[in-house]
Amino acid sequence: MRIKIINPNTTWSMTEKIGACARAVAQAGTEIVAVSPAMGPVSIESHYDEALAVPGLLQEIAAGERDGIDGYVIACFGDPGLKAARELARGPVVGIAEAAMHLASMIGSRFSVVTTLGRTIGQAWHLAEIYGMERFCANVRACELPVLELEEPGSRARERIVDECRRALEEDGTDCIVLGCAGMTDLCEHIEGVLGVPVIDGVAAGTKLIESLVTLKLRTSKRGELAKPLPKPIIGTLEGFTLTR
Ligand code: 5HY
Repeated sequence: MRIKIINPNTTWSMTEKIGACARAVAQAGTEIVAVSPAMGPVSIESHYDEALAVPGLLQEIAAGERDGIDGYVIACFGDPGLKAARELARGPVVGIAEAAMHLASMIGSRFSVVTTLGRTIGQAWHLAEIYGMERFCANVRACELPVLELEEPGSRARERIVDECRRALEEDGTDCIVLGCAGMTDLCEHIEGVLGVPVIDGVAAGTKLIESLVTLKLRTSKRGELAKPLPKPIIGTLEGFTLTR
């Protein structure tokens, strides 16, 4: 099977890291295609960034449909464009927040999310609410770490994230951690080793969930809300997004 992991920001070093972590957990016979869109913000840290990341994300979904991709992972903790991607895709699509929260709810009693900037905490809580995960999510914390600092040697990102995870375990009454950024995917094993509790990385979680859904031949339902969008003219800069059928 072929799974496309889309990092909706346009920082390819993060995309390569995400692809490597997905390949590390993928089963034999699963091809991982990891991409960033050709356009959009270099990191996603606000609603504005998320909105501007979605057109490029949808271009990658449309390209995947032409290429016969079996399933998709949206590798950004805001799960941007998830429903729109499901409308375009025949196969299953998951977001890393959705995947990580659901798996955390199956292996612990309550989890804390540890993410990057405090201004994205509200979006993580919003996702927990719409995914029905509020009863499992004890807290959403931020390290006040810009996303791209995760890519910078010497940023002490690893230490700052471990410290926040430790505070979460001590203060939130939680027994596992959800990493709140795709850029943290390569830190999961280290953090779990230091803290001795399950740490869930949404990139790995999403990859295995899509593998399972594709193996079960479960595709996105095209009855009702997630059916293909109705064809209509789209004018101006976004004209290329016009669907003719
Ligand atoms: C992510 N932003 O996973 C999110 C993290 C966040 O560029 N990749 C990004 O803070 O929402």
